[in-house]
Formats: sequence, structure tokens, C-alpha cells
Amino acid sequence: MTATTVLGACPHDCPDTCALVTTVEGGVATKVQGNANHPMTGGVLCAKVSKYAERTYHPERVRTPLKRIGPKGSGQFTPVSWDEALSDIAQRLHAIAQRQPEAILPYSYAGTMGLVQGESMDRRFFHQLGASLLDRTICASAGSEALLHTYGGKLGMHVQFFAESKLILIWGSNSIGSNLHFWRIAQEAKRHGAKLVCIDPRKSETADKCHEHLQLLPGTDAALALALMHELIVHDWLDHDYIAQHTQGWDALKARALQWPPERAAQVCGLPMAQITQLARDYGTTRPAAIRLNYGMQRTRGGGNAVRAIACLPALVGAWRHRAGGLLLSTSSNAPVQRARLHMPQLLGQRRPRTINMSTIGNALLDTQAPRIEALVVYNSNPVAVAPESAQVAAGFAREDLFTVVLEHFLTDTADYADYVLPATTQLEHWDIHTSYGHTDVLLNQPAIAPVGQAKSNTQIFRELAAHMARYDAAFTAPHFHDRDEDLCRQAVEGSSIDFAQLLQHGFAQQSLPDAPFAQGGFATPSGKCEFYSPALEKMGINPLPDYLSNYEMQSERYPLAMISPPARNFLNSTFVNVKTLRHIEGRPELEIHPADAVARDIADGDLVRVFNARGAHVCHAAVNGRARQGVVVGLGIWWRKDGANGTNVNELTHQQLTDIGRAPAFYDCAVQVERQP
Ligand SMILES: Nc1nc2c(c(=O)[nH]1)N[C@H]1C(S)=C(S)[C@@H](COP(=O)(O)OP(=O)(O)OC[C@H]3O[C@@H](n4cnc5c(=O)[nH]c(N)nc54)[C@H](O)[C@@H]3O)O[C@H]1N2
Ligand SMILES: Nc1nc2c(c(=O)[nH]1)N[C@H]1C(S)=C(S)[C@@H](COP(=O)(O)OP(=O)(O)OC[C@H]3O[C@@H](n4cnc5c(=O)[nH]c(N)nc54)[C@H](O)[C@@H]3O)O[C@H]1N2
Ligand code: SF4
Ligand SMILES: [Mo]
Repeated sequence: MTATTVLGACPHDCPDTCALVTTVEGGVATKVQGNANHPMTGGVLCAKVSKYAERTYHPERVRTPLKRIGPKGSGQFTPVSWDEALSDIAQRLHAIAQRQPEAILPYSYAGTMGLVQGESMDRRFFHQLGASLLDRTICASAGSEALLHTYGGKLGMHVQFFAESKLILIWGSNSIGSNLHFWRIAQEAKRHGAKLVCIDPRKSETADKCHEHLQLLPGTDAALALALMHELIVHDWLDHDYIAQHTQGWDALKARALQWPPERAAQVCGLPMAQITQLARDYGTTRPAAIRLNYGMQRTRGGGNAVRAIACLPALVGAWRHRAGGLLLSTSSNAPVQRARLHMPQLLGQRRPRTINMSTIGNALLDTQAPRIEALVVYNSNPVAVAPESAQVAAGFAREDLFTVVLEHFLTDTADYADYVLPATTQLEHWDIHTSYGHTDVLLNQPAIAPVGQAKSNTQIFRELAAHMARYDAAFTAPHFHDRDEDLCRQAVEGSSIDFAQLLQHGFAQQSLPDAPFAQGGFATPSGKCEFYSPALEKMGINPLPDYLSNYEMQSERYPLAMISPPARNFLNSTFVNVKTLRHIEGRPELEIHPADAVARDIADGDLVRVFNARGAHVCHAAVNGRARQGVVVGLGIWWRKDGANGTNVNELTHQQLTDIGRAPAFYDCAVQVERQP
């Protein structure tokens, strides 16, 4: 049998956005590999996506539309035809929309990062209906808005130039697990003599391989950044010229930083003072110095301020002058796409529906104030597992008067609560176009195989739903509800520097951008400067100057341990949890705990433990493996609730309070107690 290869893009919420090559034999995808021609991918994929074919042909794939026959949450369904499912859904949505369109809520995130399957026909459909809007804050909005109010957008260093850096701070990022291709570049820098410093409450795989590890307490990064500034000031390791020309608010920031001598920060961060002064010396005297920040450090109350404080550092030492100096959190503002062309917000007409924050979906579903959410359409997300305070989320999804439709590959925790589950295609089965938040290339994904079972792409499902809605409302017959996926891919980059023919041929296209974005200033802020002091934040009633904000949940006698729950290396959020080979590597839901904290509770490695606070309890196995610091416990990965020993996961313990900037969840700002499960 002859084998063909098809070019694609990894759909996952990962800064690397790899280029894929899928081998197809007799209509079956037999291998998914990295595209060797794409510089960032370099022919290498992470372990997860190497198993993409296993996930695609998984025996538990949802292959037909399903209708609920048991109680909500029971996961009991019967197969129905597409026509039956879509006519009924259209009729139900229409009945609600006639009365109160805002009672309908779409709920989606980055199960696929594709612009077409993630934010095109779906947005048009819900805008035409006049449904409530969703504030998509669950991951990155604290850091994104912090960057917006400091640099003017999600802008920063180009990842490839870290190879030339002499000092790299890997700050709140387990790069080996979640940013593998950056780690490859950092390794190259290390071989050329760069010093690597990891700043993370957990002794991660990445911390193991760095020269230094500052194992600070969760949520204390701003205090550390302010103390670094203090040292830069008192030792005069400053680039006065860069500060004078390209920053705003230096006097105010300086006054604040001088209140943060290293001994104060050492107390707050739970670090030896010498580690802070040494880091300041390294940062103040090494050129070029680069910071790889990741979103893991902004999931606490003060996450936005922490990102702003750290984002000020490169300007103080003039690191931006060199292409291998500066900071990278996200560069997605460089993406050459016209989202409005895909979303078509004009379909709202004069209507201005309310916006619901996805991070507080638990509260929103239980809110009895009008207009109550009566229908929920979930796709590209698994909120029952990933949203904070699961007990509230699950109670919301269990409401008998809520009509829920879930577009999915698998019967996830969320799908279990659906009235209808609709089988969706995977990346091997549909078209899509991708930009990245960790590099600046654009990638095209072409379908490699026919849909598995009766699966349809998200776009196809919304096109067909629109056709069913047209029975009640002629607006749904408009031509933009007929655009094909390949056309939507073209629309995304129309009028930009990206050549679609090149995407079709090579699978990716690179943009030409300046090497060092802020070498001559030119920040995208209203002032054109790096805004230490942000008038825009001030207008919003938010502290205009970066500051340290202590966590919502400080350790107390009752709940003396701080819990963080960062990603597992072999899962992607709650995706891949059901893929056997990957699950086998991750083992079982665990709580990492420091030996002293374990001994004090008579807990041994491998014991079943109960982690609890006022919101709930989660039962899992203790791992006394040297990765947790004293006072901090780590529940790694977002397992499915139904796999938990007591039917819960870590989000049973997290709360719905939001970050200082960006209205995001504070997943890693969570106090708990732990006991051996009797
Ligand atoms: N393998 C894998 N890769 C992933 C994901 C996954 O689930 N698995 N998730 C993807 C997603 S959605 C995202 S948003 C990205 C980025 O996701 P991030 O959340 O940035 O993920 P990591 O880089 O793994 O982890 C962040 C690190 O921050 C640490 N940390 C926790 N609290 C603090 C703190 O207060 N301060 C500091 N300095 N560090 C802290 C954690 O211990 C962890 O090692 O990764 C993506 N990549
Ligand atoms: N405690 C704790 N909670 C967290 C985090 C944490 O670190 N700790 N991380 C948070 C972060 S950073 C994020 S980004 C969120 C992630 O939360 P989600 O966006 O919900 O991500 P996933 O859990 O990966 O679930 C994505 C779902 O989309 C489905 N999917 C994928 N592709 C398609 C498609 O083409 N069509 C359809 N219909 N479905 C598709 C997958 O099968 C999967 O079930 O979780 C957050 N929750
Ligand atoms: S998850 Fe990240 S590292 Fe893995 S293949 Fe996708 S983009 Fe690459
Ligand atoms: Mo995320």
C-alpha cells in the first residue's frame, strides 16, 4: 500500500504550535510526526502528540450523536441520528431565543487553538442568535492584560534568540513539560555558557536541569521582582539612558522598589536572602539577559501585578537593546489575522448582550437573577473538570432546567451532563489555520483522513445548526453561514503578508519582524513607552504601579498548606487523560508533599490522602518525591473527576475569586489541609 503524507499543525494550547506530518496508508493515519522543515518544530513532537493517532482511533471516541437517557451526570446516552439531534437542538434554542436570547451561552476554550474550529462559524451562529458573550479568561488573561498595560500588547522576544542569551530566567514555567521546543533552545544557550535560573515553588523537571532554582512560595513573584529592582538601583546596575528615553513612571517605581530590600522579600518569598542578591547581581551584570515567563506564575490573586513587575525588569537594565535580551510571555499580538472577519460581530446589529466570565461558570449557572442561563453549548472545553470550584460547577451543570449540548471527541466529565453529545472531528479530520503564542509563524492544517464514525467538524455542526434555525429565522440562510472551512482559512489571513499558496505547499509561513522589538523603544502603549506607571489601569481603578499583593488564601492554622496544581507533562490540561500509553506514564492522581509535612501527618509515600478545605475534599495518593517545598503541596495535572478515588479532582479545592488584573481564576492561590485517608 502506498503511503502519503499530509501537512498539519498541532491544535493544542501550547506555546510551541508544532508543524505536523501525518502518514496515511489506505485512508488510515499511521503516524503523526514533527515537520523537520519547520525550524521551531525541528522534526520533534512531545510525547503527547506523538500519540495523536492513538487518541484519534481510541475505541471510546464518540462516533454518533448521543441523547441523554439517564440522570444528568450519569453519562447514560442512546445514539440518535444527526437530523433528530440538530432539529431538536434548533427548536429548543429557538424557543429560548424568542423570549430571551441572552439565556443562551456558548462555552468554549482552547481544546483546539485553531481559528476556524475555535472561533469562526460558532461566533457567527451565536452573534446571529444574540446569545450571551463569553469572557475567555480561564488561562491567560491576567498576564495578557498585564502585558497590554506595560508593553501595549502580547509582544516580546523572538524565541529563537534565547539561544544567544547569557542568562535565562525561566520564571513560572516547567518548560520541559509545557514548552519543550523553547527548552531545546535554552539547552543550546547553556552549551554556549549561559546560566539558567528557574523560579518555581516546585522542583520541576526543568528546575532539576537549571544551574539555580529559587523555590519561592506561590504568589510571591512580585515581591521577588521588586527586590531585584531594589538591588539594581542600589548597585546602579541600571541603563539610565534606556530608562530616560523609553519608560514612563520611573520615579514612582523607584520609590516603590526601594521599599523592598532583599531581606523583606526573602521573608515574603520564603527564600534565602543570598539567593535573591545573587540573582540580582547576575541579572544586573550579565548581557544579554532574557526572561521566559509562562502563565503558571499568574494564577494567584496578584498574578497581573506580578507579571507587570517582572515585565519592567528588562527596561531597567536595557536588556531590550539586544535581540537575545528582554522577555517572552506571549507574542500573539504579532498574529497577522483579522479575527473580526471570522467572528462577524456585526451580526449582533444593535444588540449588546451581557458578558459572562467563563472562570466563574459555577456561580453563573447557579445565579438565580434574571436572565438565568437556560441553554449552554460547550465545545473545545471540559469545564466540569477544569473550571474552579468543581462542586459548584457540577451542581450548575446538574440543573434539570438547563439544556446542555456538548461537542466532543470523548465522554468527558462535561459530556456526562449533556442533553446531547455531538461527535466532533479531531485535527486529523478537518481544516484549520493556526497562529502561535510562543513563536510568530502561521500554520495550516489540512485534513489527513475522513471523519471517524459520523463525526463532523465544529464548523460543519454550526453550519448545519444554522440551516435548521433557518426554518424559524431567515437570517440564518445568509451566505456567511455557508462558507467552507478552506475558505474560512483563507479569510483569516486575507490582506496580510501571509501567502496562502505557500501555506498549502509547506504547511507554514514565517513573518518578517524586527529581531529586537523594543531596541529603540517603540512600545505599543498609548505613550509609546514601557509603562511602569499605567494611566489606563488607573482609570480602571486598579493600582497603576506594580505591587505585591498577598494571596487570597494565606496559610492558616486550619488550612496550613498552599496547593498549586500545574500541568502534568503527559497530559494537556484534561486532554489525553484517557489515552492509555500516556496515562500509564502519569500513573494516578497524586499530591506531592514535602517529607517534613508528610511525617507531621503520619503520611508515607504512596498513602491514600484526603486533601480538603471548606469547599470540598479530594482523595488521591501522596507522593513524597522531593518536588514539593515545605508548606506547599502540588496536585499535578487535571485528571478527569470520574477517575478520582472519590469522584473529584484538584478543582474540588480551588475557588472562584479572580485575579487583580484580567478577571482570571487564581487556581494556585488555594489553602488546604491534608490528612491520611483512614
Ligand atoms: N505537557 C503540558 N504542556 C502544557 C499544558 C499541559 O497541561 N501539559 N498546558 C498548556 C497550557 S493551557 C498553558 S496555559 C501553558 C502554560 O502553562 P503553565 O501553567 O505556565 O504551565 P507550566 O509551564 O507547566 O507550569 C508553570 C510552573 O509554574 C509553577 N508555579 C505555580 N505557581 C507559581 C507561582 O506562584 N510562581 C512561580 N514563579 N511559579 C509558579 C508551577 O510549579 C509550574 O512548574 O502550557 C501549555 N502546555
Ligand atoms: N486546577 C487547575 N485548573 C486548571 C489549570 C490548572 O493549571 N490547574 N489550567 C487552566 C488552564 S491554563 C486552561 S487553558 C484550562 C483548559 O481547559 P480546557 O480548555 O477545557 O482544556 P482541556 O481540558 O484540554 O479540554 C479541551 C476539550 O476540548 C476537546 N476538543 C479538542 N479539540 C476539539 C475540537 O476540534 N472540537 C471539539 N468539539 N472539541 C475538541 C477535547 O477533547 C477536550 O475534552 O484549564 C484551566 N484549569
Ligand atoms: S503540544 Fe506543544 S510540544 Fe506537543 S506537539 Fe503540540 S505544540 Fe508541539
Ligand atoms: Mo492554559
